[in-house]
Amino acid sequence: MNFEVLTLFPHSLEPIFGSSILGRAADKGLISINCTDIRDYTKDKHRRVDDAPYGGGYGMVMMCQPVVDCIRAVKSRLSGSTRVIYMSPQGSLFNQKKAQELKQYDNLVLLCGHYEGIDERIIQLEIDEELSVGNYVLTGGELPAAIVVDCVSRLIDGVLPSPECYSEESLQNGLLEHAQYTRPRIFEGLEVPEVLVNGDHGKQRRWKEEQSLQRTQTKRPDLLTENDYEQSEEENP
Ligand code: 4FD
Repeated sequence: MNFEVLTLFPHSLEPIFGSSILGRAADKGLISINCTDIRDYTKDKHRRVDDAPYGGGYGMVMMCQPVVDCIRAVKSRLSGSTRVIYMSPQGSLFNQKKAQELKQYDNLVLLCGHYEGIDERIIQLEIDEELSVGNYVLTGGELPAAIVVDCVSRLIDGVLPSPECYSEESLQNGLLEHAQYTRPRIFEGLEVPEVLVNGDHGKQRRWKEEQSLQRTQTKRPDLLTENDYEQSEEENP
């Protein structure tokens, strides 16, 4: 999977993409992440990429020319299937199911906006899909783009140490995970559930399934009605 992040702050995400699991995945050639500076595509003599909104109003709007040229230049050097995504609070909500869907593409181009947004014609001309990572507004689309890169990357074969890492975890099957414990057996009077210490594997599996359902019901009942997750092939052959 190749990720292309288009941004006015091309160095802002380097520490995130360079570290830990994503950095290792990139070193192994499982993913590649490129950040392109939208300002490199301006034709304005002052290198401007934004302008005042028509009709008045607060703030500045990112202009068509540099953004459209940037998207087209990046796309022209890609091969395979490509999805162009604009990170915006107006997008549909990103979730685990959407991550599974995006995993199918060879390239994801992620456009990060700033200021009060971008000229609507950029969306009309070049954007396949508008995505939001939650109902809140940030100063830029960079952190939302990093969330998409991280979430999709860890679904790619070889990025996580073992595939079980995500086939049984939270949200992958639409449920939350059971509670987890490690040593010591008793901490400040709080004991690890007996079944995890002494029970047989069948008992432990049933306890985990039961817990998983119970915790979802109490912590995130919305997940049980909403259907925004991909069921695993086992459950949904
Ligand atoms: N919730 C998100 C995405 C971008 C962003 C921006 C209009 C502000 C939050 C378009 C206004 C882009 C999100 C940049 N904030 N800020 O995914």
